[in-house]
Amino acid sequence: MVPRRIAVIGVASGHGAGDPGCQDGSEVVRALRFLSDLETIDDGLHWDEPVRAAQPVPRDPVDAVQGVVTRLADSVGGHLEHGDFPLVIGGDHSCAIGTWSGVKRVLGAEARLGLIWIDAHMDSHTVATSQTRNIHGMPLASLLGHGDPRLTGVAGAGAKLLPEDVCLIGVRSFESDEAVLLKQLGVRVYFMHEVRRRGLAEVFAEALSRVGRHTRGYGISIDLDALDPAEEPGVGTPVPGGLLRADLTDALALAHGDEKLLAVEIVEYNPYRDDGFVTARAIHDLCQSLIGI
Ligand code: 6HN
Ligand code: MN
Ligand code: MN
Ligand code: MN
Repeated sequence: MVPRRIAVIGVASGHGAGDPGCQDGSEVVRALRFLSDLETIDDGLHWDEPVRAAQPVPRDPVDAVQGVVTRLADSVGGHLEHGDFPLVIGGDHSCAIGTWSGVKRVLGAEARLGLIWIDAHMDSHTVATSQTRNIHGMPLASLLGHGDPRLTGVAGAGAKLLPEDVCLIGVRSFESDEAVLLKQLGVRVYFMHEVRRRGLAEVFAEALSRVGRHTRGYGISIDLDALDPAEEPGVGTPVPGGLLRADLTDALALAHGDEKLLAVEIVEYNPYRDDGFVTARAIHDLCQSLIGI
């Protein structure tokens, strides 16, 4: 594999979440040097200054998130164009709109982008269907071209992903409207019961082949609440019955060194709920298996 510098882009935003504590997640990981042992691999690891909302923060959360994700898309796209490997650390999951719109902008209109979405949730609401109105419950719908044009139009109008190029893994908490949307679109959802029955490694390998099949490359979006909260407390919307860290690190190792892996994001880290920095260590372990030696 061609050595690439890892560009870590923190997102200091919780404007899409009910609990905004994740806005400080990336800076805690940076300040406490949880990724320091990855600094020596390949061409090294470099932290950008975090991406934030415009000041003063717009009162409408859609406007606040639009500002964050527009800047994030610019940053991710710029790093990709320079040959860096973007590693986005959230922030709440609404940042995915910026990460993957930025990658898609660099690929261009013709090339398809695949995405593996690892999450307890579907994140496939629109403003019209969401009960909480929290935008971190909407980014996947937005990337598929559904929802508020301020979010679907980031880094270019229209859908950034085709339904057949997307897989969700670990889902166990959702509302019917978002489930109906994904079903209508034909998006493959590996619910937690299927993961438990077949094993994460088998499911993940199948997802990798699906997102790579017709695409120029693919990304992985990891919402830490996919992991079991009994093991990983540091998330804003925990749901029991999740993935084990050891199983996820084993599965992610299947993508290690894959030239088609274009970028990774790890989101929803809430340091205020992370007694003993247990989940910060999970961020390290996930990065280690994806991009470590
Ligand atoms: N996340 N479905 C719920 C909602 O508020 O729409 C939860 C969303 C959680 C989003 O964790 O990224
Ligand atoms: Mn930089
Ligand atoms: Mn989630
Ligand atoms: Mn999520």
